[in-house]
Amino acid sequence: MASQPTTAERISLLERMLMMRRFEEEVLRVAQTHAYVGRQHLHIGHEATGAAVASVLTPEDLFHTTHRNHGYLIARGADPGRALAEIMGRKDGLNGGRGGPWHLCDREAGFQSTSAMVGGSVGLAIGAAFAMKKQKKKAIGVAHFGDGTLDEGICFEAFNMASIFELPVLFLCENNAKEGQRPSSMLAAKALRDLPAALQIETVVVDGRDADDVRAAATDAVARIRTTGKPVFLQAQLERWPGSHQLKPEFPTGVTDLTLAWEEGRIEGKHADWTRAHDGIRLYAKKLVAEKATSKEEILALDRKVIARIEAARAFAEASPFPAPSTATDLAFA
Ligand SMILES: Cc1ncc(C[n+]2csc(CCOP(=O)(O)OP(=O)(O)O)c2C)c(N)n1
Ligand SMILES: [Mg+2]
Repeated sequence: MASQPTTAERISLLERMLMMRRFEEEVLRVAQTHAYVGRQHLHIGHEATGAAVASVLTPEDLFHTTHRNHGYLIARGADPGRALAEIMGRKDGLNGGRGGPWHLCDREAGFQSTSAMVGGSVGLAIGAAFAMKKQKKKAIGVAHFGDGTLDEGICFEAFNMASIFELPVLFLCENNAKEGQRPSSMLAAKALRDLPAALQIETVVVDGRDADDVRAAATDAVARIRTTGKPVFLQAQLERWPGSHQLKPEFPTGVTDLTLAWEEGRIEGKHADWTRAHDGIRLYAKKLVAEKATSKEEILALDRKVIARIEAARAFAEASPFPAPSTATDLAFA
């Protein structure tokens, strides 16, 4: 069993979650000014899972993500200024402004790739795990994906290969489909975990809203992957953020107000239930205060520090020019 986290580790987990949330709120503001082309797929609402899993990985572990990518990029420790510059297509972006939101990566942070193709991350992660095994390294491959990915053929093949070849890979499934509904698209299995379980992969299901629970489950899962060299399927149960249902960049639950963590009577509006019951950041701040791990004032001060870092990131990204047209073919293979 995972050891109890220290107070410092829990506060650092909250800080990581706040970095993810405030970064993506900034992405939303940027999208509202049409400062980049394309659609934003935000990870808002999944931070408790993302931050907790990222906190138990090392920079050598090779992380692969989906369209819902920015949160993990920040959770893995990428520089927020360079990340935002990339989303805005600027020269100082992580990928020279060539990748944009859909192809973000930061190899130094162990953030190997974004694949907007549903299922892409799963195939890439087993390749990374295979490489780590061949090179006799302790690092693991990680595939982040959603419930809607399990009906893709690549999932069956990748699970099968990971099981048969004993590959050190964490399959991290964020299930944001409604309780009682079929998995979001076309899967005939009754439960998502039935698919990996049928292929002899160990499965674990955790409440994705609770950062402590996810951290404990992820710590155990990653430790087992490193010692046995075999895959684990970790499924986090989450509720989709209302902003992820719409095409327009909006703040349907408002800009995050941490005082709602201890002033619940003020939560109101059409999406009050999501804020009350499913916002993992609000729930974690509430828990840390209730357990006297920290104070309301310290949490608000931490949030102000995070907001200042994100404001500096926006200023950095905006000051960066677009790549010169004459460099359009630089970095191309052929
Ligand atoms: C191969 C492929 N098919 C379809 C799509 C269109 N598409 C983009 S996101 C998405 C749903 C993904 O659902 P899920 O994996 O549960 O992720 P969530 O958005 O819920 O986090 C689909 C079908 C795509 N990007 N790639
Ligand atoms: Mg989903």
